[in-house]
Formats: sequence, C-alpha cells, structure tokens
Amino acid sequence: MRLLLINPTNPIVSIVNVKESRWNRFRVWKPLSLMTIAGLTPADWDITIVDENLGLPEYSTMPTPDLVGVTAFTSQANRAYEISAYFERRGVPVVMGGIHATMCTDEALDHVASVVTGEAESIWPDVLADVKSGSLKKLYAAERTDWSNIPPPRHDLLPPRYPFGSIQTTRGCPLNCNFCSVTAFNGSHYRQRPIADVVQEFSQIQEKRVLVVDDNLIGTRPEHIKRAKELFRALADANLGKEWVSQATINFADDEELLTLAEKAGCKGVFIGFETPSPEGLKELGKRFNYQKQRDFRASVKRIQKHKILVVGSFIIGLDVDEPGIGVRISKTASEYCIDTLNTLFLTPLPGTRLWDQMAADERITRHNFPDDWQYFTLSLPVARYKQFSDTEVMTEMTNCYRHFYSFQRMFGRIWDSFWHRRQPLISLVGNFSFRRNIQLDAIAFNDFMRQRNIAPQPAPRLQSWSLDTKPEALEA
Ligand code: B12
Ligand code: SF4
Repeated sequence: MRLLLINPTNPIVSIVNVKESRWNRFRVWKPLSLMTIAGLTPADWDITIVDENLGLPEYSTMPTPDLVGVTAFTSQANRAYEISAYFERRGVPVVMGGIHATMCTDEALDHVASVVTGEAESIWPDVLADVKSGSLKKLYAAERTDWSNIPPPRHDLLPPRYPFGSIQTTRGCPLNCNFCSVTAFNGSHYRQRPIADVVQEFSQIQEKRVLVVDDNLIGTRPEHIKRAKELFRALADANLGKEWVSQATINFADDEELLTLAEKAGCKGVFIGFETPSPEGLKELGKRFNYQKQRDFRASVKRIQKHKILVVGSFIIGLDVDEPGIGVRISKTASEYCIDTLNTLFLTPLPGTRLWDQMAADERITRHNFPDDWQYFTLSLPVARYKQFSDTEVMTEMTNCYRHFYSFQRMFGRIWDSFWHRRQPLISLVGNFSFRRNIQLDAIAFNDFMRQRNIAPQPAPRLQSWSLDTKPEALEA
C-alpha cells in the first residue's frame, strides 16, 4: 500500500519564500508532523513525504497512492483543500490532521474524506487498518499522547536539503497566552519525553543543526527545570556534536546552571516571546509571566548571550493598548534588550484561541471569507480590526518596526557583536539579512492582499515610497 504525506505550501509566508529571497533557504524547516506520522506507519506501507515548500511536484507523474495524508496549520488550510480536491477527483481518499483540522473540524470534514483531530500517535495505526479493510471513518478523535513507547519520527524520508533537522522533547504549555494555540491543542499539562528516547533520536538526525520545536523548552516549574537540566546533561554526555535552537520563556535566563548545561548540550539560539514593550500589553495578552520579579530584560538577555546563545525576540503589533509609533517603539525596546534578531507579528485571532473568541464576539475578524481567507492568517497580514489602526496604518507600523531594527547600521552592529563574542555570527548574519529582505516581500504580499480583496490600497505614502535604503531615522521624523 502506498501512502503519500503532504505538507502544503503557502507562498504568502515570507520565510518559506525561497524563490524571492535566497536568505530564506536557511529558514525552511522540516515538517516534523509528517515525519512523526511516517514513524507511526507500519512497515508494509510504502511512504513518500512531499514538502511543497521545496517546490511543487507534478502529482500526476507520481505513482497513484492508496491514501494521502495532509497536514495543515491554518495558513495552509486552503492549499490542503485544493490538494484534497485533486486527489478526490482521482479517487484517492485524503485524511487531514494537524492544528487546523482540529480547531475547524466541521469545515475540514466538508473538504476531505476523513479528519483526525488531536495528536495522531494513539490513532493513526487504526486509521491505516481501516483504509486497508475499506472502512475509513469520517472522523477520528485522538487522545493526547502518552510518550512512552512511541516509535521515533522517520528522519530519513525527506531529502537532505534542509539546513536544520527537527525534534520535539516536550508538549503543552501551562501559560495559555490568549493569542496562542498551543495550550488549546497540546494542553496545559506539560509533558516531557523520556530523556533516553530524545538522546537516541537526536543521534539519528543527519543534520548537524537541529530545531527543537518545543514551544516552551524548559517549562515554568522547578520540576520542569530540573528535567530540562537532566536532558541537557544527557545530551552533553552523549557528545553528539549537534548544534540546536529552540523556544523558551524568559525564565531561561534565571538559572546559571541551566544555561551552562544548555551551552554544553549544543544550544546555539533561543526564540523568546517578549510580545510587547509594556506591562499593560502583557496583561492584555494574558502573559504577565514575563513581568514577574520586576524583570530586567536587558540583563536577562545578556545572561543568555554570555553562553554564546543567540536570542531571537518576538513581539506583537496591534494590541488595543498600542498607540501610533508602536513599530519603532518595539524596535527600540528590542535594541535596548540587545536581542540578536527581531520577529514581529500582527496580533492574529487563530481558531481555538481565547483571542479568537473575543474578536469573533466583537465582530473584529475582518477576513472571514473562509476557507479562502485562511491563507492570510500568516501573522504577517492584518486579518482583524485593530483598535488604533486601519489596515494600512498597522502595516506601516510593522514596516517601520522592521526598517528601524534592520537598518544596515544596526544590523552590522549586531552582526559585529555576535562575531566579536563568537556568538553564532553565521546564524546572526543569515537571520538579519533574511528578515531585512522579507520586509519587501511582506509589503508586496500586503499590496496583493488589499488588491485581491478588491480594496484599493489606502493612501500609504510612506509605505509606497520606501526603498530598502531609506534611512530609518527619516522614518521616525
Ligand atoms: C515548528 C513550527 C513552525 C515551523 C514549521 C515547520 C514545518 N514545516 O512544519 C515554522 C517556523 C516554519 C513555522 C511557521 C509558522 N507557524 Co508555526 N509552529 C511550529 C511549532 C512550534 C511546532 C510544530 C511541530 O513541528 N510540532 C510537532 C509535531 C509532531 O506536532 P504537530 O505538528 O501538532 O503534529 C501532530 C498533530 O497535529 C497531528 N497531525 C499533524 N499533521 C497531521 C497529518 C495527518 C494526516 C494526521 C493524521 C495527523 C496530523 O499528529 C501529529 C503528531 O501528534 C508549532 C507549535 C506546536 N506545538 O505545534 C507552531 C505553530 C504550528 N505555528 C503557528 C503559526 C501561526 C505559524 C505561522 C503562521 C506564523 C509564524 N510565523 O509563526 C507560520 C506559518 C507557516 C506556513 N507554512 O504556513 C501556530 C499555528 C496555529 C494555527 N492555527 O495555524 C502554532 C500552533 C504556534 C502557536 N503559537 O499557536 N512554524
Ligand atoms: S505563547 Fe509561548 S508561553 Fe504563551 S502559551 Fe504559547 S507557548 Fe506558552
């Protein structure tokens, strides 16, 4: 039996847009969901994984599969449905799983032969058995995974064209920020994989560099941190020579032993959600955790960087408390914190989040021609009505933010600093240039977005007249 697993593309997502920016080549990540599904598939299935981010294949020239499995974040849902329609015409059943199908199950059921909600580990073998016996059900609801005895993902099935391998060591997040889907999907109970399994899987990954996809690598409680230390110690002892990056909350900076062990284990970068420059903003987002202990963010960032670990900071624009000038304010805050790269996103109501419920109740979701409009839920386009800004104004804030932070002067300052302190200068260089290049791609996507909705772009003289070399200081004036 032949199984084809597909990760649909969304060309609007600038970080996967390799054709337009070669810097993005280093930012296309392996779809771990499909590698995991492949790992759960019995040996008598012949499995192919297609990641459309590497290029669209000619499906008609490929051997006809007996089953197609498609994954999708919300921003990939339209393409997932297109894929399903194509294979349905060829008489091949399509099973869809992942976060979008879980949060918008009824919609997905209208477009695919079968839907699996939740984490597939407990149920995927049953789905395949049903396919074999010709009794595929319309809906399968999976339990949250108990991580003992789970076969490892198939790292061997994707071509060696990715700069990073990927692995997951924990699931769930206790913090439940109002804009984030993780707690809704994976739960607030923080689950940690057996350390021996993680080390074993790490050793099977071919790539030297690895993305540890955990949303909250170290957790929040003393017992979580204790386990993180044990994991780092085990990875250091295994001496695998891997270099890895992951996501964590700012409390990563609070424990010197943890940082020392992370460095020894190969940690080279950490993505941290600072979210907003103000305590009021953190309150609005339900992430007051960040302000506990009257935190000095700059000192926290420096403590992490002392261990040669890059800090990628993430911020959100479009909060109710945000006022005009928030874009540059975020950039200045990020510069004050001395972070290495800045990732700023629009406040976006993702299905299943508390933010979605609030915005839907207040009729603030402006792009709601679903499923078509899901393609715009990339967090780089305004899909909701913001209290203080029109679409064009909020986009201008975003562009101001990036242009200010990624001015050549500031970029070279940061790259030099990472070079001087031997803190991953290569990753810093690629990250800075990739973000800078994506300012332009996001602006083009924004203009298309306005045009496709038949909304003439609102007057945006600053946005339209910018060239990449406009001095950021001029924008502040
Ligand atoms: C790594 C990651 C990325 C990588 C993507 C790598 C890749 N190619 O897959 C990058 C950095 C590119 C990325 C980008 C984005 N991401 Co992201 N990302 C993640 C992260 C941290 C981990 C994903 C992962 O690998 N998990 C591990 C696997 C094993 O879990 P899984 O994907 O959930 O798969 C399980 C189930 O869902 C299910 N399943 C999944 N697929 C299928 C398919 C079938 C057939 C079946 C049966 C079951 C099944 O079974 C799997 C095993 O249990 C998640 C958070 C999270 N916890 O999932 C956010 C997350 C998925 N991202 C999110 C978002 C919003 C984005 C962006 C839109 C914006 C952004 N810049 O962050 C872009 C969009 C990308 C796009 N192509 O459209 C949101 C998605 C919410 C939503 N409703 O869509 C998440 C949940 C984070 C959040 N804070 O809310 N992301
Ligand atoms: S944003 Fe981060 S800290 Fe908040 S719930 Fe999501 S994963 Fe947890």
